[in-house]
Amino acid sequence: MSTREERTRWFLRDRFGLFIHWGLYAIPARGEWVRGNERMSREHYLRYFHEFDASRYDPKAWARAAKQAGQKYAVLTTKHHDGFCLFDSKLTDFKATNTPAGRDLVREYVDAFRAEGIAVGLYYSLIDWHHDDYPGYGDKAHPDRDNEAAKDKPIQFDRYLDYMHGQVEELLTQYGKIDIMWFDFSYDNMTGEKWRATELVRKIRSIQPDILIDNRLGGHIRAAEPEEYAGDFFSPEQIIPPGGIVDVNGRSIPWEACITLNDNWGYHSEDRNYKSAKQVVRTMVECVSKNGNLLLNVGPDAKGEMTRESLSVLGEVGEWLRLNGDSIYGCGISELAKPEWGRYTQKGNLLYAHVYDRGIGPIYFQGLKGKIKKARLLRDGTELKVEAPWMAEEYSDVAGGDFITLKGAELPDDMDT
Ligand code: FHN
Repeated sequence: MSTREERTRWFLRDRFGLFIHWGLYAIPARGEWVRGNERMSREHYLRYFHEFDASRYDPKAWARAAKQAGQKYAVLTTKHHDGFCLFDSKLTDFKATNTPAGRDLVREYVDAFRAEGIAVGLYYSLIDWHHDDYPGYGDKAHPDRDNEAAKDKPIQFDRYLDYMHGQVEELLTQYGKIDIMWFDFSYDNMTGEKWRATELVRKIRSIQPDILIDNRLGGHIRAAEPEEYAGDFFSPEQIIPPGGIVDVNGRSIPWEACITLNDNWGYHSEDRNYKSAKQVVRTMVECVSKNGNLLLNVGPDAKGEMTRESLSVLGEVGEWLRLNGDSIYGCGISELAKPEWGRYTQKGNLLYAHVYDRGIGPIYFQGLKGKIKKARLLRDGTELKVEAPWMAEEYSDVAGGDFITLKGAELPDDMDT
């Protein structure tokens, strides 16, 4: 069996992925927790099941958008907490093939993204508000438990676990090579062996030995001896860990920050608070500068289309990566301390300076006295001069640094790098 280091090599190279949250919740269009948050009854929510037609779902268009954005892998929700399956599971009737859509949306997704050379990941919710044998999570997560009759309904949680394990097996045996299994999420005492996690991971690894698994089955991925189910990468959410992620011995652990493009994972018709392309680029640079990945989320609408705003930002980010991708793909943390004016990413002996605050005059590279052989503007190859300004000796030796002037090129103000 491959080691975590072998399995994650492509993941650490590719750095930038697309997260897609899509399902019935796009119809009420108030985010993916709408059923839980508004404590909708099963009957109320089933109205969306009978209406869902995915009439404009075109995964080839999604895959083109991801390709143009420079995203090298993708993760699609195959089942979110509402229990609705976007794939043709034989274990439930609550699935896309039984809706007016009448399609296996996951099959079309994996085919379309693979055709664009994009690695395919599958998100699968451990929580399931639809399954009768799933216990409630707080007062929100299982709306059916809100009514008196449901509260006393006896559940057989092992029957739910057999269902959950069975669906994971369906996903990993019937949709070709899957690159990432993205579980979501453990909480309170619902963690680890409560999911029969060791059994599940052994099954997964027996079917797809090289697949990556996230750390949300539980366990302690940073421990010296992590549990078998602790996962291959850490998955901070809506945050970039200040110092990256290391284990108890200080060794870097693969990690991926999953972050929404606006304020919601699932489609929200009133959410216009989209991050700018510059914010996305700087978030991506920060992740890579700390040895991490960025999984950027988009929530398509009820018909299956990404919003105009999402496509616009993805396109701009892709253009930046087209010109500057060498400073992201295959890069990671630099041994140099973070400079005052921006961030470093590094690949072997190639140092990439992401200049955010140009200040005045030359840019100072602390600790690199005499070590900079040449400097080029990544965007267009322009030569940049490595030269000390007058009196530099007076103040640069303290830090043993060197200077680069940008006289050879004017950086575009909107996207410095
Ligand atoms: O509850 C989910 C949420 O809806 C979303 O899927 C995020 C994405 O990582 N995960 C859970 C919250 O941590």
